[in-house]
Amino acid sequence: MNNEFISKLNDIAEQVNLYLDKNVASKDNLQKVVYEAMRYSLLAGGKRIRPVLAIEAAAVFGITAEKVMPFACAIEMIHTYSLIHDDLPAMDNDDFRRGRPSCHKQFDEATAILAGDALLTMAFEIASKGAIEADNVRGGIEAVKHIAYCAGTEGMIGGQIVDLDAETRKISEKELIYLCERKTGALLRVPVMVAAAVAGKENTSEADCLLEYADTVGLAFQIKDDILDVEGDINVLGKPIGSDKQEGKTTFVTLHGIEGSKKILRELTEKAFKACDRMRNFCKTEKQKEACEFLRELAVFLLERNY
Ligand code: GRG
Repeated sequence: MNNEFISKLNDIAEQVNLYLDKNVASKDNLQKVVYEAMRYSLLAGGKRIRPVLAIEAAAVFGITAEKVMPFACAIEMIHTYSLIHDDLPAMDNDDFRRGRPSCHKQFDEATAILAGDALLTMAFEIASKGAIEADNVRGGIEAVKHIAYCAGTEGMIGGQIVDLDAETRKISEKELIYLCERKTGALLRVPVMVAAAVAGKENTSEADCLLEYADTVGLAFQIKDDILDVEGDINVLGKPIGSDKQEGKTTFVTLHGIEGSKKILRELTEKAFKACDRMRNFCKTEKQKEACEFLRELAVFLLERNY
């Protein structure tokens, strides 16, 4: 991988970590354990792909990272809540996440449920504060609405409930794509939606290009996840592999095999490149062009990732 890209990715992830650390602070009060559980899962070293996408999409639209940071971090908090709840015995029942015991193993089930709920709730507190303080208040409110929609019943929660149902029967490819677009895709699309809203670029050709990029990368992300569940390294992934097979789930790998899935992944990456190339035609400044190039590299990173 390109060293310059990795170093920029790490720099942005570090800015996100600092913001989260500061805004989801510990508290020494009677409910301090819920803060501990939130911070335990939130500050456990995730890749921060979703906030990175929001920040770089913002750069492509010509606005600074600072302007989208509250929304970008709210999305990461919602992503972390979803992982905490997904690991619970009532859902996927996974004991490890991000290389350490999952939240309910480290604490207990009730605390993990509340920590997830608290991350979701605080995400909206932080995003709303971001909207109130935004130069473009209307765009900020639109961003909050997009986050709610994409996390909700037409987005991630909708995808998760369809996924639970899909564990009980074989599903078609069409249903699998429907499920992935919501369960994984919605939280990868919303970073671009919030960046466009805050930048005042909604419903523009530029926004369409980046949304196509995000949707393509979102599907590729899930296919890569399915492949890693078969041939990933548990020590690098930070969670066990083989859970899909154990549960008899329909995945891209069960439908297309490993090689077939890798081929689809490469095709989707090519499609993401094309969306970036179209986007580049709208970029006026060097900064915007650099961000476009970064998104291209991000698609490669997600294709090649082993964690
Ligand atoms: C419980 C409401 C609710 C929803 C759960 C997203 C989700 C829905 C469950 C996660 C299950 C899963 C492993 C999905 C595959 C895609 C995915 C979200 C992988 C984890 O995301 P990464 O790789 O994780 O960005 P890090 O740890 O790097 O942030």
